[in-house]
Amino acid sequence: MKTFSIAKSRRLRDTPYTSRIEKQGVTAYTIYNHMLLPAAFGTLEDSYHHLKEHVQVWDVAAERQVEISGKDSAKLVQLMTCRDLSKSKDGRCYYCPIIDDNGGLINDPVVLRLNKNKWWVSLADSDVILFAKGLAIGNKFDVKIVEPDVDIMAVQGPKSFNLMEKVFGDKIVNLKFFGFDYFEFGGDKHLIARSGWSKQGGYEIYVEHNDSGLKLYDHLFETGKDFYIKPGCPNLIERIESGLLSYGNDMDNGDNPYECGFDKYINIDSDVDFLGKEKLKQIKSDGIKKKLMGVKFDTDKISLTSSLDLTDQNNKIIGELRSACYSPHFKKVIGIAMMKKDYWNMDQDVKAKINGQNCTGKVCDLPFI
Ligand code: THG
Repeated sequence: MKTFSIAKSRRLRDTPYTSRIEKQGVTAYTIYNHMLLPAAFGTLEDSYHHLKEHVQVWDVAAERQVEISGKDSAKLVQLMTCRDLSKSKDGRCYYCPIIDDNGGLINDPVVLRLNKNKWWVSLADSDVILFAKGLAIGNKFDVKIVEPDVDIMAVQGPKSFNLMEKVFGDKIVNLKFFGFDYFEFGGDKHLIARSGWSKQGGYEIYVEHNDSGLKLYDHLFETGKDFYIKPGCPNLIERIESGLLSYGNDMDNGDNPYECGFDKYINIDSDVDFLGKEKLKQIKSDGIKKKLMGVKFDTDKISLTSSLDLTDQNNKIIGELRSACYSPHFKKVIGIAMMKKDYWNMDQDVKAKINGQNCTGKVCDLPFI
C-alpha cells in the first residue's frame, strides 16, 4: 500500500511530547481532535506484544478535555449523557456516551468529576466543546466552558504498576480502576487516573504544566529502563481484541448507544434530564435493527482504511466492517462490524472482499477476549 506523509500546520496541533516521540521513532500519525496522535512505532504486532508484556508511555494529548465549571455544570454534563451521573462522586471517572436529541452518538468520553461544580470531559474525536457551548447558550446555563491546557500521558502495560510505584510511591498502587487522585513529582501535583485505552492495565497522567510534563516524561523513561519501557500509542490490535470501541471508526452520529452495546451506560428509567431521553425510550421499545458485533475471517492480512460491505451467500449486504486487524491471539483477521438484524446468530457466515480476494468469516460476540 502506498503511504503518504502528513503536511503539518498550525491547524494540526502538535503536543508537548511531539519532540520526544519524534526522537524516539514514531512512524505514523493519525489526527484526533485536530491534534497529532501517534499511530505506530514500528510494526503494530511488535508493539502489541511489547504492550502485553512490559510498559509503554503514550502521548495521548489528543484526548482533549472540555472543562465545564460553574453553578450549572452538573446539569449541563448530565444533559449531554444518557448515563445517570446523579450519584457520581468526586475523584471518579465515568465512561459516558454523549448523544444528541435524536439519540445519535456525538462522542464516548471519559467524564471526570473534579468536584460537583467542575468536570472534565475527556474526548474521543469530535468537537464536543461546540456542542456544549451551544447547549449552555440555548439553556442560559451559568457555566464556563474551556479547553484547558491539559496533555495526557498514558502509562500502559502490566509493568506500569511497578514503574508508577517507583516514581510516585506505593499509594498509587491502591488507586481503584477509574478512580483518580493527585500525586507529586518534582514539586508539581499531577492528576492521575487508573485508566487508559488498553486492557493491559495502567494509568493516565493529566499533565497541566507542560514543562514539568517533559521532566516527568524523561524520568519515566529513565526509571522504566528496568522494566523494558518503550514509547507506544493506542494499539489497533490490542484494542480490537479487547473490544475497546473507537468513535468515528466503529460508531458515529448515525448510531445510537443501544446499537453500540452501551446498555449499561444508559439510564432511561432514572429521573435525570438528558437530551434524547424520549427518543431512547422509543428506540428501546421498538428494538434496534443493527448492532456492533465481532467478525473473524479465514485470512491473515488486512489493512482497512474505510468500511467494507459484508455479504451473505447470495451477495446480499448484511453488515458493514468498520475496523479490522490481524490478531496474533486468534491467528486470523478479526474486526468490528455493524450487523443488520436477522444476521446476529453466532456463527453467521459472512463474505467480504479483502485485498481483492473473496474471504469467508463468522460473526461473534464482543469483546473477543
Ligand atoms: N482515556 C481518556 N480519554 C479518552 C479515552 C481514554 N477519550 C477518548 C476515548 N479514550 C474514549 N473511549 C473509551 C472507551 C473505553 C474506555 C475508555 C475510553 C474504557 N472502558 C472500560 C472497559 O471497556 O473496560 C469500561 C469503563 C467502565 O465500565 O466504566 O476504559 O482512554 N482519558
